[in-house]
Amino acid sequence: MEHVLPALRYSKDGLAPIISAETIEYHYGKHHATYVNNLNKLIAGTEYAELSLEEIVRKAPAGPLFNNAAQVWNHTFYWNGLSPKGGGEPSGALADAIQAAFGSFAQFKEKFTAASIGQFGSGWSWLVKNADGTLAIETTGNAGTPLKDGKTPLLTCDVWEHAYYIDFRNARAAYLDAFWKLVDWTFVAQNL
Ligand code: MN3
Repeated sequence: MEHVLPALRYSKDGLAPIISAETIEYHYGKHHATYVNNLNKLIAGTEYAELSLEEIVRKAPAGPLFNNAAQVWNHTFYWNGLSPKGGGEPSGALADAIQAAFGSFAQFKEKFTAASIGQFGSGWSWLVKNADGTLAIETTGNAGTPLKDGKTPLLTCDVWEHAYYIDFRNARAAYLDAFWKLVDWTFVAQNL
């Protein structure tokens, strides 16, 4: 089956001025789209041709197929975690789970930010739910994704330079500061 670039839940200037329309044009319209195109080329005529995206991510060995499939999944998940009406703090069961795991929302935010800034080179930072239901912060390099380890991703931040170079140049910390203003906690809670 042919994989398609999923529509964004907001217009390309919906996250501006925090994340600009130009970043969306490149990051979504070129980077994300290219991963989708590469994925379709790589699965054509193979045992992966009829599998769902998640099945491909879980099954593909390290290499181009995994990299492109995981990047499609990771980016869709990233865009879905952001909203023009995002920001603030979670509530309900998600807030309770964050407090249980990290002591407070402020401590979670501080640890997630530090992990994101500390990821050397390209990759992703994640809030995940472990198999035992506890929450944890992880980082993955390049296309890495917690799906591969059987964990449930709740939230991700793309820390590849292409995610922030247009708007923030090399300042990953400024990008993280902006990221918190856009996080859609309703989406995160739905993943719990
Ligand atoms: Mn990216």
